[in-house]
Amino acid sequence: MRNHIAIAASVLLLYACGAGWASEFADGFETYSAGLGIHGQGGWKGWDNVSSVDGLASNLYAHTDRQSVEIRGSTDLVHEFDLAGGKWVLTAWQYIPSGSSGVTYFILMNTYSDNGPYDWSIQTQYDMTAGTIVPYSGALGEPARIIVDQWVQIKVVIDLDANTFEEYYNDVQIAAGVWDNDAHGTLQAIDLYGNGASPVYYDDIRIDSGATPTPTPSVGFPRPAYDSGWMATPFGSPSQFAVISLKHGLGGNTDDYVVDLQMNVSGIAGPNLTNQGLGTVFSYSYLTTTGIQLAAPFSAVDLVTSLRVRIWVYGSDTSSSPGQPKSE
Ligand SMILES: [Ca+2]
Ligand SMILES: [Ca+2]
Repeated sequence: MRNHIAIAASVLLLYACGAGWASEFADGFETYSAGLGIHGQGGWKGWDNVSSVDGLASNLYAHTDRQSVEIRGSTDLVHEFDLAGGKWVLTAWQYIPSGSSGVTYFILMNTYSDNGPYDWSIQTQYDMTAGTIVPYSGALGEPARIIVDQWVQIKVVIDLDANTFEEYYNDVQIAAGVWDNDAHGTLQAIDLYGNGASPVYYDDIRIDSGATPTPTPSVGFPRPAYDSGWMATPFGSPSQFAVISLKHGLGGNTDDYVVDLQMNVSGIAGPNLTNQGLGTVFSYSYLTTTGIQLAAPFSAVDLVTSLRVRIWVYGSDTSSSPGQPKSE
């Protein structure tokens, strides 16, 4: 019974996680007036809340729909977040036109308030003159090359609990390491800094929970490790019991098995005359790590009995309380 409870609880947990799957932040820059600054809108502002270092909504390029944000040489555009702990995936689409020059910055701050304190975690330099990408820390391999004239995804996977990050450009990992040498355990701002360089464009900036994806609701209950499918019992006298021995070969420990056995009886009038539950005229026995034995009435021409057994395997643990989900 305890296994039944544990399964029900973990399925509930899966759905609870699924329900919270919305992104933490997302902006496609469609709601701003093209050609105008976005300071003071959608949570965006100039560094230290100074409007003169604004970025512009632009309809020159768009990753989706019609607009993106233009980071000019004078731009130092900030959006604050309030994330502490947990795992997060920040993605942004970047467009660098060919012929651009100077060094533009993509920055994530573990600590940010207007006029400080500040602390930088990601401060990637896109050197458009040299064509190279220079991560702030943890660079892997040869410097990545900037891809021009197309939208390229920047992705940063941040584990604020483990204090680590992984940085990707165009699906290639370019850096990894310690998120914050002071281990603040926070993500408080993105900063798109023009640094006097040519304009670059960003679109579809978002932050999603980095928790392990859950099955879609259509997947529903987990698939069993073993499923006999529906099997008719042999023909004979329905007043007597047929015994069916099955091999499942699951191994492990039978204490970790969750077994479901169903019976279906179809009469002369049609199929599915009745389904029945445990404790009626059918049962299983001799459950081992290799097999199981089923018993149910023989079938007759006008009364066909079918059985189906399914087995799920869940590792039991000894540390969680009865009725609580298994602890990992
Ligand atoms: Ca857009
Ligand atoms: Ca630091």
